[in-house]
Amino acid sequence: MLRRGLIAAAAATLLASAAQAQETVKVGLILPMTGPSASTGKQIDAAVKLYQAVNGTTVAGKKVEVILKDDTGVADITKRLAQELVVNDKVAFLAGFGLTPLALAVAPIATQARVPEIVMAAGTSTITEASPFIARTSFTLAQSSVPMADWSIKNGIKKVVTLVSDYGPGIDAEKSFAEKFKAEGGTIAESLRVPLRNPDFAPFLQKAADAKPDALFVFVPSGFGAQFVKQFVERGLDKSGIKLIATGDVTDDDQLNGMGDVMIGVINTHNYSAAHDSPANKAFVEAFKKANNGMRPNFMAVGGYDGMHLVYEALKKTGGATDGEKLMAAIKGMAWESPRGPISIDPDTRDIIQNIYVRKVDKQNGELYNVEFATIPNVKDPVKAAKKN
Ligand code: VNL
Repeated sequence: MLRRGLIAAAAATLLASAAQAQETVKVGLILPMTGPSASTGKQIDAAVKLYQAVNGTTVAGKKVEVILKDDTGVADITKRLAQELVVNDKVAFLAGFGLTPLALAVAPIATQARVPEIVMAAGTSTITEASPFIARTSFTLAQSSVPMADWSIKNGIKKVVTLVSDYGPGIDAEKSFAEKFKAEGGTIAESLRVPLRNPDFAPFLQKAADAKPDALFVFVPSGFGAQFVKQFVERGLDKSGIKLIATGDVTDDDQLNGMGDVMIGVINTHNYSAAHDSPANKAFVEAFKKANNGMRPNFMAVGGYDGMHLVYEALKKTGGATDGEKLMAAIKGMAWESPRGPISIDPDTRDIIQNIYVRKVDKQNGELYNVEFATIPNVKDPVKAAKKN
């Protein structure tokens, strides 16, 4: 009796561990943890860890395991890592993608393997069109640039020079700003594009100053804003009477406080501010800082946090099933309250719909923040909206 009992117990243990092994859902998280965009990797990694600390690691009876890989910001490496994660680790999701070329490099793999690709950072409009398995929790540059153009016209700015990083999101920012600004009667004096790698802004700032615009509209990706502002000040543009306006990528919460008081008063538009006034955001910022030696979350962190939410809620909806089509069906139309405000995934485009806030850099409790003062609610990506009409 005793022996039979022991054998039964041993068999049960074996079965249980086999079931447990099956019940792990793996998420391949590919981020630039080193290289020029390392701050984006650091922010998203911290946010994903916080999401799991707050919500636990078990979803629909399965254990969610995140496998973090560093692509150093190089697309060939992103692609190889994605392939390995799909083939060797059998991940149910691919997630992360700190820059547009990195997100695009993985799109064919997502399509072929039928694995959802959750874009937590990159912001070029076309990304979601590269695979039916892509969904985005970050933003598009058109989402923030069109409201910036609108605000500029309404506030007496008539002539603008644009200065953007010369790749996908920069071109989107330049074009969508200019289109709206010109449609409302404004003039674009110069459209300047600066190399993404090792940018030297000085010659472009000289051109901008020579054109004597009312304002300089700027996009550089997260992590590059401080260097831009340093050169802006070194060339004396802060005292030239040319107003600095930007997407919130420039006045990045990760760097803003170190940029100095020269930033006070800079108007910019974006999807997230660490100073966003809501109970959900206060709890998020406090927990994030506590877990990360006081580091302030930026818009990349919130993209990572919401990307993890999408993974968890999709799994809940499928009852833990990891079939790619079922997960994508669950993702489409999902809506929730993010630390940034209310958001949803457009069921037609799989892109994010979110509020865009007009903000002014100001001091709060001795620190520089983007203080929101106007809200454009439920903004769909304007580039895709225009294509539809
Ligand atoms: C991108 C767009 C990257 C906006 C960013 O920071 C950003 C991109 C790294 O699509 O590459 O702020």
